[in-house]
Amino acid sequence: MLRIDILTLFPEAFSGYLEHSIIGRAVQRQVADVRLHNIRSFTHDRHHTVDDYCYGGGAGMVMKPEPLFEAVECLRGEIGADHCPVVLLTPGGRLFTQEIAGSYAALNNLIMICGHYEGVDERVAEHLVTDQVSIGDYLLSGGEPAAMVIIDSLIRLLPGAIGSETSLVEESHVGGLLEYPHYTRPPEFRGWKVPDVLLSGNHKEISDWRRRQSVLRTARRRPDLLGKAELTDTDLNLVKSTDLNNN
Ligand code: 6GU
Repeated sequence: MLRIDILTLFPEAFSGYLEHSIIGRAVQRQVADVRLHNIRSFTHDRHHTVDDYCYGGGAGMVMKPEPLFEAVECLRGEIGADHCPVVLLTPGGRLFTQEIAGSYAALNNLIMICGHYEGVDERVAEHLVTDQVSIGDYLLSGGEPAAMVIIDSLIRLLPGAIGSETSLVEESHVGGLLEYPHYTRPPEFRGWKVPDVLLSGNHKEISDWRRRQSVLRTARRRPDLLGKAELTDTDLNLVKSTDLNNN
């Protein structure tokens, strides 16, 4: 079973999520073993100091290296694996993707460090962690929401986490395209109709329609993804022959 150890200044920030989400219920069913650790409990001074001023000046505090080294070394001993990946969550890391989620989901253990304040002492990045990850090009006040995003994306890949396995395969960002539109009953709502093809019962036409929707939606909203997506000649012709600003 995948064991995830999270080092954070705010372990309570995870409780609502881990208690009530679909992912949280998967954790309770022991699909994964998620453990929270307060970085403050790896300090030894009276004030449980985890941060300090920035050498060279500048606004904001920096997370001290000692508690993080001590915490990770303690966990490594406990886990006892010869390879123990340690991920620092920081806006300066490489961009987290579905591919990285897949590679983490294949591990036996993963330690995540939630960065805070203006940053983390660079010696942590250089000599303690094996990977640095960001969840997007915007600034968060701490790594906790990023850790929840990553836990979610990776636990749902584990066997037994989600109802049906097929719903995983078809979803957005696998195969590199955005998902096609979904509809449920009623067939007409406030005058807006479900596309006829979806009610036709013709499976070939339905899957062709969905493919075209995925391709065009990706071309319109996320043209940056098209280069990496696996496109057929039919897909490419569709993109070429469609005015992406209309229909
Ligand atoms: Cl991992 N941390 C912070 N503080 N901000 C972020 C982030 C992480 N990813 C995107 N923005």
